[in-house]
Amino acid sequence: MVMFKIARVETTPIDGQKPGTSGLRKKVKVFKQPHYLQNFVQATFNALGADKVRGATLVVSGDGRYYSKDAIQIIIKMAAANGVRSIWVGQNGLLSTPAVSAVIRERVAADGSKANGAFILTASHNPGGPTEDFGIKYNMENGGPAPEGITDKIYTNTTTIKEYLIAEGLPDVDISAIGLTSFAGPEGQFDVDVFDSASDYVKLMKSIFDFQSIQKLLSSPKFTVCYDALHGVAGAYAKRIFVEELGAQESSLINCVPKEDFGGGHPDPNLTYAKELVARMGLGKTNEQDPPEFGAAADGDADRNMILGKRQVVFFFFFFNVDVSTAVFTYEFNSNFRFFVTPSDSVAIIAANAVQAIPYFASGLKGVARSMPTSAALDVVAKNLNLKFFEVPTGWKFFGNLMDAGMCSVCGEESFGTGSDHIREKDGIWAVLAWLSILAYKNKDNLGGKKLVSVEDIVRQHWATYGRHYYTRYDYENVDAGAAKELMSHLVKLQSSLSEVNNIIKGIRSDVSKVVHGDEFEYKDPVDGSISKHQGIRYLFEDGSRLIFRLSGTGSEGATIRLYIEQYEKDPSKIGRDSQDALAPLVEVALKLSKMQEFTGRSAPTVIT
Ligand code: G16
Repeated sequence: MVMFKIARVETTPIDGQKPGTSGLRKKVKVFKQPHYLQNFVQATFNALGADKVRGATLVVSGDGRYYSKDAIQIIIKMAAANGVRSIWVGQNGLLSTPAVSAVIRERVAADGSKANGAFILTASHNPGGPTEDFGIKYNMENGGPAPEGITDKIYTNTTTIKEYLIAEGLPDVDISAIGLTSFAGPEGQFDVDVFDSASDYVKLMKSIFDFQSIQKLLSSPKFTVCYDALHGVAGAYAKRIFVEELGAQESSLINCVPKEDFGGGHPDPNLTYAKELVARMGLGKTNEQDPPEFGAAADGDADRNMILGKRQVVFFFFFFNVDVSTAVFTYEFNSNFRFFVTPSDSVAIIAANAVQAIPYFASGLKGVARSMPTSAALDVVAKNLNLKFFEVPTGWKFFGNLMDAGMCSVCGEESFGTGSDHIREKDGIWAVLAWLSILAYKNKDNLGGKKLVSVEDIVRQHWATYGRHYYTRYDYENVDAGAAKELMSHLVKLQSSLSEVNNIIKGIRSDVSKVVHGDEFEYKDPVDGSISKHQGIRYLFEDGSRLIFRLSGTGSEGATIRLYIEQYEKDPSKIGRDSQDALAPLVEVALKLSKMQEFTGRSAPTVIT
């Protein structure tokens, strides 16, 4: 057995190692600075405390982005030196964020041991490659992201760190081959266990969903799918689940080979960045094939999802546009041929159908939760079904306590995150399986029929029952950080006089309702009583509309301002409008009230969702 020694390396604090909404995300070149990663990892071990680290089993893996392989070797050596007993690594260092959570909760090693936590190496939906982003976060024994108490401690430790420990004489471990390698350290044996990235996760999915009924749906020639992993880690699961287990065609998968740089793309599953999927869904008949009935995409670490359906054609629309230029016609044609399910609607629809369609929830939901900027579609479902309901700040970590306390089964966020208490992370593939389950349930007696119940039918039926929350998000990416702060202070200052706010609004648009409440969202965790302040600026209107302004906590450069705009419509005759049209008055108010252009110099957002 190879032996190693423990080296103590002197270091000094490095600025800017404060974890954001979900871990530390920076450019690769920042992470590659001497001691940068090492300082953060040691700060994490110190924050956890020796009693939690010595003898522990930790998972180390991620979405496979550039620099992951180097980072894994560094963390293995530091873990060995800090007294960790075993490190588990997904083959090739690949594990999706939800799979890490599943592995922590479910996997039992040959000697009966379980994992105590994990380092997840990902910058999620941010691009990857030598000039792009890398990231690291720590997840706890429950499988969920470290709570603020721990991330604050990690940050404080990074500001005072003087040394880190690293194993000397421990060679790089071959993480491409499954198997156990043992080493001998001054305090005993240290193991590195490389295991199959998908099997624990696939097993968990099979215990939640009725794979047979989904298989039946997918075997219908009328039901075609397209899944786009955007070259993220979801590709490591997609073939196993959708093709091998559920029988989808291999041609249903696009961009499903994980790549260190995500093929040069932006692995963010939205209508702007999931271009190939959107094009497939948007085009008419190609090569004798109709566009797929169902489309979905994942982000780099496979915790986010986007759900699309085939749009039912409105022929008069095309006749109306046929006279205008080809360019306009093509644009309208493409953008209107796919049906986009907003993430806020998605979680509400999953919650409304979970008990009937998903065996895991057959005995009922313990409660539901959403993040504050997510639309109130879920609130209406909770009210109608008499379910416990929670509104938490942005960040999946806030759902964990509710789930651990048995208060919440299904939750979701507007930022393309949907999930349940099967793990403690949002789960992109779970969301796709949830939608396929709902489609399978709605079509169970209909597979031989003329037309299947589509994604669009399900959403429209939901709106007819519960009302529709028109919703859009404007992102201003990489804005000057000082300017973003000034804009936020301006919005907070305005809230000191709502009558003044309403006068301003009246001057902008007379057809917008009145602001009745303005604040900065603050959350008291009902389980541990902890308080999180400054979680987004809210303007709440008399008719239920909301304007929310927030600074993103996941960017790696400058600031990203997010503006969330929502309006509720109960009248069934008014639920079918184009959402950008319906929201235009509120958008105008939001942009002028916030003086967006004045503060940021931007005349348009980077991304509209
Ligand atoms: C992370 C968190 C999510 C959160 C999102 C918000 O997502 O896990 O719970 O909603 O950030 O991002 P922002 O602060 O930029 O609005 P991910 O997928 O980046 O890990």
